Amino acid sequence: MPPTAHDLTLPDDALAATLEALAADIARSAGRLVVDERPDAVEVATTKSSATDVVTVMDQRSQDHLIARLREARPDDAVLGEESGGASGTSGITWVIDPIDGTVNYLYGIPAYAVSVAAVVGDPKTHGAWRPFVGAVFNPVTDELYLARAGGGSRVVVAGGVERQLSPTACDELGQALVGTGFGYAAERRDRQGRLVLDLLPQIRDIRRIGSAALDLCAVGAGQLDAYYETGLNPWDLAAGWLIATEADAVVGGLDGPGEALTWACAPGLDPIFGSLVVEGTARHLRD
Ligand code: LIP
Repeated sequence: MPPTAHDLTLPDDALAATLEALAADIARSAGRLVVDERPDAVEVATTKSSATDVVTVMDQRSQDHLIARLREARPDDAVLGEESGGASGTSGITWVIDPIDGTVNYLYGIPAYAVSVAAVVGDPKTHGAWRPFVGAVFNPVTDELYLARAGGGSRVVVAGGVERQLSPTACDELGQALVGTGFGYAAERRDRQGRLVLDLLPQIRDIRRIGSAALDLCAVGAGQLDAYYETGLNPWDLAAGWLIATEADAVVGGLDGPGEALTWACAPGLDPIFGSLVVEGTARHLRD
């Protein structure tokens, strides 16, 4: 039986601070790469789970850049990336990276995508057996770098280097809640996700579909969304944003924790009603 997330020992704060700085540096450098070298016509290099689950050349170039930087700085750490490739390690630390979270937005030129970099302990391929302790999410279009380390709070560094602590909204009424969500690449899953949205919409303020789970989770921490939920996420979509939202004192959960089955986050005043609502809705519409 693998250790659960709560059994895992986190590295000391000095190491976490060092790795937070590394995560910030490589997220920013990869983000600059995907913006500065974005071709006029972004081409789809390949597709994955469906014809709409695209990978661009820049997804792969960003991931290659991130892995090269990590192998140079932390050769004994493992790397788990969204695109093919990655690396095994012996240190007990795994870097979980999404080279472009919001790839479809990037493909269409919609300014809502991010490079997501997290350092985790445990096994990120086993649900409930890992947890992030460093997270960096960089939106290279808006030049906003969201950062957190376990026990160190969350902040965003904006253009010009100004830092701002993150805090969720004071929303405590479901009917006033602006809720982010996302949809999968498989039509059958989207059919069920759409039915869940239909149930929720009359009970909340409104829905926002930004197109990047990492930015959605940061938005809850930053008070730009009151809540967020999504099913079908991969560890690289959620690892950094999970920590950033948590360290901002938002409430983050799922089914036995954030993961593929369900990931949600909300302002403290919406807990536990929001989590219960999306857990029940997921059971009703998305569990066989
Ligand atoms: C995206 C997620 C988003 C989800 C999209 C897609 P990608 O990740 O961040 O929340 O709704 O369907 O999975 O594929 O752009 O890295």
